[in-house]
Amino acid sequence: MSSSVEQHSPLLRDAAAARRILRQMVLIRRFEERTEEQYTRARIGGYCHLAIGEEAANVGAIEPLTDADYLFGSYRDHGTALAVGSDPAAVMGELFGKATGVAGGYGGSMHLVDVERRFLGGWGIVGGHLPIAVGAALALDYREADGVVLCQLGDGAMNTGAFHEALNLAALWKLPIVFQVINNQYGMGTSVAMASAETELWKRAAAYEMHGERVDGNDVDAVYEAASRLLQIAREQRRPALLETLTYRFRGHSVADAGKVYRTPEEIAAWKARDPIELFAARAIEAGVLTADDVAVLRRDVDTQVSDAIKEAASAPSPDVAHLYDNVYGDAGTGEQFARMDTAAPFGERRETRNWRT
Ligand SMILES: Cc1ncc(C[n+]2csc(CCOP(=O)(O)OP(=O)(O)O)c2C)c(N)n1
Ligand SMILES: [Mg+2]
Repeated sequence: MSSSVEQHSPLLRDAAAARRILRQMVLIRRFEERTEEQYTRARIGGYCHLAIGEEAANVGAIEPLTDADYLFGSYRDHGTALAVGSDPAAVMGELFGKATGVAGGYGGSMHLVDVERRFLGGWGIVGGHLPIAVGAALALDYREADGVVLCQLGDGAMNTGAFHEALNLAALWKLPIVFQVINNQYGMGTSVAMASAETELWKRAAAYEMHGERVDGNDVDAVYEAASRLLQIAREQRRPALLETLTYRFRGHSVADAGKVYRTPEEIAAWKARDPIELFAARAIEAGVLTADDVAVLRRDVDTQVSDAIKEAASAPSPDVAHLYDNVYGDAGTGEQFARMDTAAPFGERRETRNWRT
């Protein structure tokens, strides 16, 4: 094993760790590629945002979370759910709108959730989850619990008012939370340079007397090292932090965007040449913890796992329309109120849910 690689790579300490990390990243990549294909087959409705290229940012930051910790993500959340260990068949089931989905088929692509694994969503309102994540950190602090919160957000979310409110309170109240900015350098078609006066996003932490730093988000080791350290500081010293992971989405903003109008072919090629999965696989082989054969076997295994997940999701039942409004409000009596509302047709254009309760 090369000592320089070993020194900088806690994830390469043994074959099992390297295999687990590589497998998670390969799983996310394959899952997302097949998701794109399933979308074109009209098995997925609504919006669908892929995080291909951002695997190291997700896996490296989520790996150090313990059973006491909580995770919040943005709407680009398939990789987040898979990295936290949600069942791929249940994640695909959610994308298909099936009853076996992680949110019972009610949430869809942007609203994945896995309470058992303390992944509290998947949020469609850009930046809207930040104050909620701060609330979770406040709850942990109030209860004197050990846990910390990891709150992921995009570079675009940093320009919402909720970002300011959340970071200010987190720092003021010394809450156990790490904000991870997954800076993929674009918010839809708008680059960071066109949207942010300060393009080194980590520096904004200083406005809240908070520690901020930037790491290479395509280097899973670098993300893991920084996330582990900052989560530990938040846990032990109640000091929140902002971790910027600089990365790139290989695909467009959503499946409806080719992502080529506002980015040059050279820029895309340069980032693909730094594919986070290839980088880690090469490092693991160079360090002697995995062989090229190990990597090939792992990729084949993951292919099968994702195919099985798709088959399982496709054959799962749809949710019962009679339960459409379950879990919307706590008060069980609201069903009657909904029964009188023409909620699917606010402008009277069509009545999709007619007689849904009969
Ligand atoms: C409050 C709000 N404003 C606008 C939108 C529309 N919108 C959806 S995604 C997006 C860009 C977000 O960019 P970023 O935070 O960088 O996340 P990324 O898509 O790069 O993962 C916008 C503006 C929204 N969902 N919510
Ligand atoms: Mg972005």
